[in-house]
Amino acid sequence: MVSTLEVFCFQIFQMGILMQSTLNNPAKRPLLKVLPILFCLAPDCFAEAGVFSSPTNIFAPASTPANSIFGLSLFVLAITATIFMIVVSLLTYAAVKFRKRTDDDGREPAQVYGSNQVEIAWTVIPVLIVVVLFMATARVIASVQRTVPANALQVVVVGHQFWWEYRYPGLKVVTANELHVPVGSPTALKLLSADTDHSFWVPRLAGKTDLIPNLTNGTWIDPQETGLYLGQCAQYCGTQHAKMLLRVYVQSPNDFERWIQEQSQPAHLSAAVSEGRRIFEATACMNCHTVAGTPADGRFGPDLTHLMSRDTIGAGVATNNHENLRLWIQDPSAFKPGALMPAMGLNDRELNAVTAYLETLR
Ligand code: HEC
Ligand SMILES: [Cu+2]
Repeated sequence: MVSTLEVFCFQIFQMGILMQSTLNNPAKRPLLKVLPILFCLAPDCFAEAGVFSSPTNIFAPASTPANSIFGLSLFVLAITATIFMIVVSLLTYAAVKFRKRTDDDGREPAQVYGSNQVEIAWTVIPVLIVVVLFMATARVIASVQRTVPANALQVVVVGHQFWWEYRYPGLKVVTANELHVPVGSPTALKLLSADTDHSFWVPRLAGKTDLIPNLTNGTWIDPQETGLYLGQCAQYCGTQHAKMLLRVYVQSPNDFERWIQEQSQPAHLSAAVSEGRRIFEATACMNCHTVAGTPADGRFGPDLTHLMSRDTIGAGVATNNHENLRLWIQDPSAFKPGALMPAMGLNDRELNAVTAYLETLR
């Protein structure tokens, strides 16, 4: 919040220098005409870029914590926009009124030092503004943290390089990358990290909350509408940080109940793909991945017991279809260079068999 102010001030400062130099140099004066055009175009560019209809729009909250943050952001924007307008107006006035004129005598203007009134004013007013912004922010943070509803569904979120693990304690459900929650009721998220810092950020549902090794953090959401909410790991955690996407599926209570029911079953194993299963369990796959109901119980990578119930693989980087799945198993770096799953060097026959096996894990 203070940094927003700082950025504003810095931009104004730069604009001032630009205006001053263009006003003083007749050759550059046509540039001045461009400035207002740039100003007017800015909102259009945002709209064009889909900022307002984006599924990660911070101005379209759909959950109580996101709502409180939205209110706060409007308050902060109103204050900073007012400051911005005042400063820009004064700056424009000064730059135009005191521009270089043809009858200029080239001497420096009178230098004025030390006005106590002015100095006290420009110290005290910004301090008061910062105090107000600080108090408002602290209040929202405290209220979001204090009001985690007691009856909330509990989900443990574990951040990994570069994917998300979701565990539903007591419901025997473990899944990856696609979080399912019921609509209209609260879900408490317990945030842990398996390696380094990550940050859970689904803008329409709640503010950013970090997942820190050796620390239990938490946040909560209570989405008001069913649908898919997108987000993104918001703390740099390594090369594939940008491809550590968040997908939250908000479902009706019945759909959610059914989902839990299906996910809590062990894998549906089929004899038709026993070749693929054999290869999976004879290579390192099983040391990193769990398929419940088989000896595979690795926990380094995502749980694959119900892999085919997911829309995407690799934390949202690719649609979960036959081609992508096969290519992923052949070489994960085709999608995510630096992902922590090695290319296992399977030949074509083995690749087909393993892919066929995974495709039965519904
Ligand atoms: C060294 C551990 C390791 C081994 C061995 C390994 N994987 Fe992975 N696997 C991972 C990790 C880590 C990810 C998550 C990568 C990411 O999204 O950044 C992953 C992701 C996957 C995914 C995508 C899952 C999802 O929901 O996004 C599939 C499918 C998969 N592995 C299959 C296999 C198969 C098949 C083998 C054996 C041929 C194998 N893995 C071997 C660690 C491993
Ligand atoms: Cu991350």
